[in-house]
Amino acid sequence: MTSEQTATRPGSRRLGVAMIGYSFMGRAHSHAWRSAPRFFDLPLAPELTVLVGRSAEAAQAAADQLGWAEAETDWRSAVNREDIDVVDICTPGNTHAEIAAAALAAGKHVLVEKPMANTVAEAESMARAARDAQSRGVQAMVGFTYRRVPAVQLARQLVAQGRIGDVRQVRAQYLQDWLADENSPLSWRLDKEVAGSGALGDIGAHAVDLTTFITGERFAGVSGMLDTFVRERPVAESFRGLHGTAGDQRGPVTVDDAALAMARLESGAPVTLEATRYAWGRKNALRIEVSGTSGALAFDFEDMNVLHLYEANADALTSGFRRILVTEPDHPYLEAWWPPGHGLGYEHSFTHQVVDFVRALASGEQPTPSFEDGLHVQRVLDAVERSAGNSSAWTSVGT
Ligand code: SOE
Repeated sequence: MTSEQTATRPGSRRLGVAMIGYSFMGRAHSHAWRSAPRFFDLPLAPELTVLVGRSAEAAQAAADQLGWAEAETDWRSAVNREDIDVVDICTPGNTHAEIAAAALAAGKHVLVEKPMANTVAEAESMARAARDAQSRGVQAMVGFTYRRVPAVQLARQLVAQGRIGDVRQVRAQYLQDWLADENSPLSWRLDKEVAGSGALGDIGAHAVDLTTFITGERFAGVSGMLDTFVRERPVAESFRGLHGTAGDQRGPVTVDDAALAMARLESGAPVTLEATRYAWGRKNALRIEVSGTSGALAFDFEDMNVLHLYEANADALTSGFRRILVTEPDHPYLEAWWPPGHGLGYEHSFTHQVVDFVRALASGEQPTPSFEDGLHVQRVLDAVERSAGNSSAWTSVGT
């Protein structure tokens, strides 16, 4: 074992990790497993034990590049290994339920990428498996990483402290543009069988989760709309990240390009939701604005180190949104990083996710977002889809 594969904190009990999948999310998770114990004081020492992929050669190359001790092609054997404590699922949504159930049954803690599943039925079975596992001391968590952005954590704290009063209204958007070009090639993210849905599940799930996280409330009902603007796209010859190289043949897009909804939280507060991969110029604009009885908060991931706060009781002549640079040592997670103003990036939220997950495993607490939280998001996505298929009729989210 090399020092790359083992946490360095002396005396910590090892935590063997198996990661299934190794593309975009697998790379982000690998980075997080490696960096978390080096920047934060962790009670357990994560070890990048085995990376699992379908092709032996590609999995080995990924393991070598990303710092995993071994590569395997059979996830079933990996989740049953004695030297594995955690199974980290970074594969497309259609495989989550089966892998998570097998891992929890084998007594392994599970971290699963979002959306938790492709259907409510799968998410319900996962939540049941997680409840059962928890009674045996085995934990499960969903990877809604944006919760771990310091400015988002601060937003939640300020709402909980009543700094903007009672929540009256939420505007949540997740805007990207990688499908605005009609020649952007097909990938698994455009295949309903594999991805479950399009912008709705891929990025709308984050907007839903962020709304519940910041407000502390769940959704009650929605009126939804789904649109697919480009129904056929070139079949990719090769993939790199999200963007492949287009070939000559075209194939069908079976998911939405854009999802919109009007919704209500349980308190009755209205929410407007928008998720689109067709918004030219918006690269990764996960935005949320919460208006309360005495102020408002606004966040945009494209300026992720900043939170805007408006306090209505300020002097009218000088009032306005204050731009808070969330990089002070007292801000969430910042004690481990750089001096004020030096800024964090996308990858840090994955590192924070590992930190929170590992600490919860060590203390025996339920890590959040739990599979119950993931199930709620799935119910919201499902309600948007059902409503969209029923002339946008008002549709209860259900419990
Ligand atoms: C692709 O649209 C994607 O990678 C999402 O799947 C991620 O969850 C999000 O963080 C960035 O965009």
